[in-house]
Amino acid sequence: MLTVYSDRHRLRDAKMEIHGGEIVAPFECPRRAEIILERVKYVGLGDVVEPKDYDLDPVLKVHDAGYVEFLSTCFEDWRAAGMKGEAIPICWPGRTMNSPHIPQMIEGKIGYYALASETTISEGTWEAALAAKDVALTATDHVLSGNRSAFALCRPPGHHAAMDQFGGYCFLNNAAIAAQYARDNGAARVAVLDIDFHHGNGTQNIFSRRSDVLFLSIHGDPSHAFPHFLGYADETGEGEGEGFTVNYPLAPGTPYSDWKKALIEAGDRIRDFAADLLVVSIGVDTYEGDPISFFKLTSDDFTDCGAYLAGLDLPTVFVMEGGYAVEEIGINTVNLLQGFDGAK
Ligand code: Q9C
Ligand code: ZN
Repeated sequence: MLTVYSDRHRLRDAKMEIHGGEIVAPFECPRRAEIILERVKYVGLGDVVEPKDYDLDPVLKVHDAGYVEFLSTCFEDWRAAGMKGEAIPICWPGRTMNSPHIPQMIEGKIGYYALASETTISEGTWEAALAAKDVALTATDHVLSGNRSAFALCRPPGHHAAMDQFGGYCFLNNAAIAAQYARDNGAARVAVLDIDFHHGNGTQNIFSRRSDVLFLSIHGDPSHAFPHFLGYADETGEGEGEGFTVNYPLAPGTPYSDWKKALIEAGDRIRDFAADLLVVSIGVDTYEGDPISFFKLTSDDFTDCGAYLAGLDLPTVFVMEGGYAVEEIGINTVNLLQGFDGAK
């Protein structure tokens, strides 16, 4: 399988995350992508190529223009306002303060465009997010031109990024950008299967009113896990998109045997939908050793999952999302991709 990778991901190198009431080094760190790349090369998964450059058009198909403008200027605006550290939201238009007005002051503006406060916007974050989008689009083009699969080694990840909100380590929604680009370049029906431990709230937000993109997510029950406010089984899509969002929230301690039952149900839905192309939001924070998650998948389970996905027999774009057991992230991710390749 082809891997698309850019070392521009290193430009996203934040110094802080708020976690457990403390300021800690971010779980989502450059080493994650380095270790995955090392493993791709070590096992000889396939060629590794640089992304091509794409403009903002595919981004603006799924993200709000004001949000994109905010992301591109946030760090300079923050510094211009005299702030010393990384840009971080501390205040939101909460449930009792809904208003269409967008503040001009950066502290208000960043709150308007944020859905969580663990994630800072640091110098270089925007450039890294742009590169990640190029990685996802290059992999998608590779599959649209007739190849069976491609691996977009994206960093920073994307699936928590909504139309106009960042958070959960995500800024641009790489998987949604890829899915929309596939729609605009020959695929009439696209399925996005999100197997990261966390619910793909951003992808769901982007496609919830659409019947041409089926979104499915298997994740930690939001009553016990981030993103806390979305990912319940009763969220099934809205309007024309009713029936085209499918959520499988699973309990703390879920082992692969139960996780796979949800995967098979999701696979059946993808078959019924008759997708032309599959985007997999691949997170390996479902691993038993993940420091911020609560499923019990083993490294071998990822191989089995990849083999199952190959059985769906669809052109498939893998888009990297989470996974924070950094030493094992390469083995777990590449096991899944090798499982897919080995099953053909
Ligand atoms: N204090 C992805 O996997 N916070 N994002 C979790 C830790 C946010 C995860 C609680 C987790 C975001 C792409
Ligand atoms: Zn995750």
